[in-house]
Amino acid sequence: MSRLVVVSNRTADPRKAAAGGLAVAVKESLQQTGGLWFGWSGKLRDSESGTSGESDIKLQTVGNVQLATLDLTQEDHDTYYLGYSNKVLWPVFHYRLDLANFNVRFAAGYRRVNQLFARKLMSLLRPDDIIWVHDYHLIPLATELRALGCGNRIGFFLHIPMPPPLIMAAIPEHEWLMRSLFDYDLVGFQSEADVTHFAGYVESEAKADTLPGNRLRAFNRTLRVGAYPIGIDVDEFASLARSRDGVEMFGQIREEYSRRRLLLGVDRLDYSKGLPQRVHAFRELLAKYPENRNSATLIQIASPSREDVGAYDDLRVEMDSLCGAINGDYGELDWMPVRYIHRNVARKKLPGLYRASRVALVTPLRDGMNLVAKEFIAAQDPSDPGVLVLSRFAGAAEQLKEALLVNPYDTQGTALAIQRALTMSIEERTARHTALMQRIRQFDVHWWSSSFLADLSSTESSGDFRAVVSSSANLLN
Ligand code: ADQ
Repeated sequence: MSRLVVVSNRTADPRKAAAGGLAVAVKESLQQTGGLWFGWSGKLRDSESGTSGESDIKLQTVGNVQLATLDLTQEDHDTYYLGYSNKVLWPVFHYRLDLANFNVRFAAGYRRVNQLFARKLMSLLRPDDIIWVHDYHLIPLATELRALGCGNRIGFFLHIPMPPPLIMAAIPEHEWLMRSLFDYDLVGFQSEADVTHFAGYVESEAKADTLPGNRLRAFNRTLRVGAYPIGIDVDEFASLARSRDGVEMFGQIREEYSRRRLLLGVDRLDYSKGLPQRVHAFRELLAKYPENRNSATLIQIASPSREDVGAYDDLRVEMDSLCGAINGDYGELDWMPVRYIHRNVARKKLPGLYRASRVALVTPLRDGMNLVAKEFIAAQDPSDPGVLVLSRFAGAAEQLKEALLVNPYDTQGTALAIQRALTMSIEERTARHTALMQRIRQFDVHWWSSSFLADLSSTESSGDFRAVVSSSANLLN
């Protein structure tokens, strides 16, 4: 059986729980098969250190997974990670052209680090390895590997949304980026909408032909595409909810809020997650449906994220001010409408918290999938489940139709949906939960990784990449 090699911006210790959707899901799939996980160590190094003036790979074996990491220089980190990944690709792929900074230095750093990753990874590869590259930090990695002669099967999965063609076209290097995807054998997206956007782009910008078997042909290469909505380990999450920590957390929260109904939000503090809009909707709920005053409490956990990117700082200030204002205007001596926690919460505490909540507010403005929505469903007591209020702009909305779907930009509509969730009959809650649970169980994280890897293994390599290696390499110089 071939070895699985996973490449992502960061790796994580597979034995430890991690916040962040990608880390959680990749850990699940690697632990199943064993293999190599390659990425940035998260550490910075002096530009001069390393035997060849480059970072040495650090190898570490953790159970059946070998971790291979390298350090980055400050310049690489600032341009590849903070710059191109998080000030160009993240905002644009989340439809936020207003927040993008198209600095040419960022693009150069992004190409340089992808070349570095490819060179370092090549030295560790075996001929029959199957390589699975993850996310927007590493779009051109296959092009770089092919340029070094790598003939392995390589798949790519994009965890964030694929924007419509004309939004993509705002990125100065859009053609190079999208062309790079054709050096993969299989490219997976979270939703059918993402596949449609990608196909629309290559059809209009590169005159791609659509071939049978979900294949697209452009730039003299053939690529297979598909939607592989990421899932969670449902049984593990449900059993965490029933574990001692889960039960303790549940009991503690239920006791503390015995007279109240809890609404819960759990997110990274990110502008894509729609947090200010959510607080506005909660405020509207209190204004329009006064029976919720002194009775409903919103717990919003927002873990610190990308604090050295300016837009995230602005969001922190905005959230502090919105939550302060709502508590000032509506709070009582014995009731605070919003409990806003700007910290990471231990993963083992989440299931109990989800289970104690009557309503989950998962209302991103754009999200590739959103795993919190699925975790909330998995953690519920099937005989008395809570209700999921879900943005129609999360990838998860394609699968989770029995949630209450909302437009997060519509404050009144979202407030109405929250009110509906708070007053929903037990029969309706149970019926919706049963259907949702069935769906997340069918399409869980094991389904996600095994279906992607099965399709990657059975995809015929287009075989013609070598012919274009030199021209791709030239593009990068
Ligand atoms: P993220 O944007 O990080 O992931 P999400 O899918 O919600 O978003 O995953 C977050 C994970 O981190 C969940 O497992 C959640 O429990 C955990 N988490 C989030 N906030 C936390 C907090 N405050 N404290 C503790 N744990 C927290 C990206 C994409 C998503 C996509 C995933 C996986 O943006 O759209 O679903 O990758 O592909």
